[in-house]
Amino acid sequence: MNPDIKIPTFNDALPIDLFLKSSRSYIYDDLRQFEHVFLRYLTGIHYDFNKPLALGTSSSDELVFLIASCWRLGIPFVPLDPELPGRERDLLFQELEIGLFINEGEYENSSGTSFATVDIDRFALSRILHPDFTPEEWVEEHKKHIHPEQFFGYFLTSGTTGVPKIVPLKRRQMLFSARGSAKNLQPGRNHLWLLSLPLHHIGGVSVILRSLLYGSGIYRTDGFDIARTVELLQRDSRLAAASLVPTMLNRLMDRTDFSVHDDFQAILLGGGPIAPSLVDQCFNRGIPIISSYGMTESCAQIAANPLMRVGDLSRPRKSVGRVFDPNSIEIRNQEGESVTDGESGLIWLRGPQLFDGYLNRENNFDDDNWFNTGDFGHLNEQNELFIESRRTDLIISGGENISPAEIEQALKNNFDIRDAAVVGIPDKEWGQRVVAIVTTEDDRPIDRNHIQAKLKEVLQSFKIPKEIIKTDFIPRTKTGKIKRDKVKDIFSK
Ligand code: S0N
Ligand code: AMP
Ligand code: MG
Ligand code: MG
Repeated sequence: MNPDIKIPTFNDALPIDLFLKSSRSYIYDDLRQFEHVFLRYLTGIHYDFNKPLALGTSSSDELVFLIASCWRLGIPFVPLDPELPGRERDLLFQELEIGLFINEGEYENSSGTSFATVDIDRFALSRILHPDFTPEEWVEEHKKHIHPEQFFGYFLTSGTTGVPKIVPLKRRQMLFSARGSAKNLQPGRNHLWLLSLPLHHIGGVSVILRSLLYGSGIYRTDGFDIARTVELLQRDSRLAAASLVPTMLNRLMDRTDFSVHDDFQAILLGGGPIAPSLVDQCFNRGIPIISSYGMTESCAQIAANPLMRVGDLSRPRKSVGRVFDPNSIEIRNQEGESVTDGESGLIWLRGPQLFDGYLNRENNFDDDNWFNTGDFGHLNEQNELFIESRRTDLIISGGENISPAEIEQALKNNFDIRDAAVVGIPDKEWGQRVVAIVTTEDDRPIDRNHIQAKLKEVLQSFKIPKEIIKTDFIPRTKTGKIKRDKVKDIFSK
């Protein structure tokens, strides 16, 4: 990193409400107590603090406290989709050499590598209030050794090849990301940020880390509940912000009675393409949104629009705003030359918020540390970024990245299926919907429900094709590549 760029620092925040959930309310003191119980456990098993700790449970109060504590204690964590199939999880555990797996209920370690395991219930908040062990000195001493160039987390992201990629992220990168975000949206100390995103992606995790760094609170919900969210954003004046993917906002906008209270700042929208019609709809109905562009590799949003207040929506913004200072952006044409004047091309990024590379995988950086995002777009005269499309075959459905190759492989491995092609087609609810065509051995008929049910045993449920059609052949080029446009045509008929 350029030595002239100063790493942002944050006071060790004292959130007034670290988060609130329905009638329960937790404060910063509760986090400190939780942290001490957690620490007592870790020192009890002689935990090596350099080893990553895997978190395999769905969103809960305890999981929020665990993530917050890991950041504060300098322990790198690996948040996992609880639906991640065991085989994938085992490979990941081997690759990352984790030291501890915090899971829900029983877990039998068949991964071929050894680590401690513990049920998250052990840290249930109800059990740990007023603990007798408060190793303040230990914490103060230990914190001196936490360094910005340390990894704070490892995140999974899908590529096009079918093998998920591991994105190691450093504390310094997250600090720059949080600072960039705060220029557009920074709830105050009495404010809460709605957290209904899952906690195995950076979008959800960054709500917690921003809260720690800036001292605002969190309102966490179990999953995404439309009625509850409408109620909260209309009536709870403590709520100032919400992180949502477009699918969630679409569901809210389907409710004609959806509005936000006067003190609400903005919905931070990210994780996938934002339909211009959605932006118009929000604009017309006075719903303040901040459209953003980002990815796991950039520690969440790296470009976003400035805050617009209700009544001050001067124009609907179709761009995703400017890239956060001191990161930079370049649009490059097919020849690899940097272009200007609104010309379209591949989006390249560079800066202190960007990761250093995938773990044990091929990387797409050039010699000057520019990262090829694989996304197409252009910049206007004001340097505002417009995202157009993706170059690769990656599908984004409801904010989840999906590799067609992985699903094609699962189809071919598990059934009488001879060949398969998977594509994403435009969908109002999901942005893109996963669909498949297949050919079978001896031209046997397919049982779609059976295939979908069986696929669920090996894939997360958001990857299951919503439609499967049997065809006579899979359109391929002479070199064997699937002609994906032809496959898409089958579904648009
Ligand atoms: C959209 C969500 C909530 C939908 O899940 P839900 O409500 O559980 O679905 P159901 O309607 O109950 O289920 C219906 C069937 O559909 C399947 N399904 C579930 N999800 C999907 C999906 N995404 N695509 C397709 N199908 C799906 C269900 O399994 C069910 O099937 P059956 O009936 O067969 O069981 C949910 O998908 C969700 O939470 N999505 C968000 C994921 C996410 O967090 N994405 C962001 C990833 N990117 C980043 O983190 C970087 C960007 C970022 O940081 C960011 C993102 C957003 C906002 C801000 C930021 C930021 O920069 O700070
Ligand atoms: P992930 O790392 O899972 O968050 O996926 C990041 C990818 O989501 C990016 O590379 C883009 O392809 C896509 N994406 C994120 N934000 C936007 C946006 N505002 N418009 C279009 N695509 C987006
Ligand atoms: Mg992803
Ligand atoms: Mg669900």
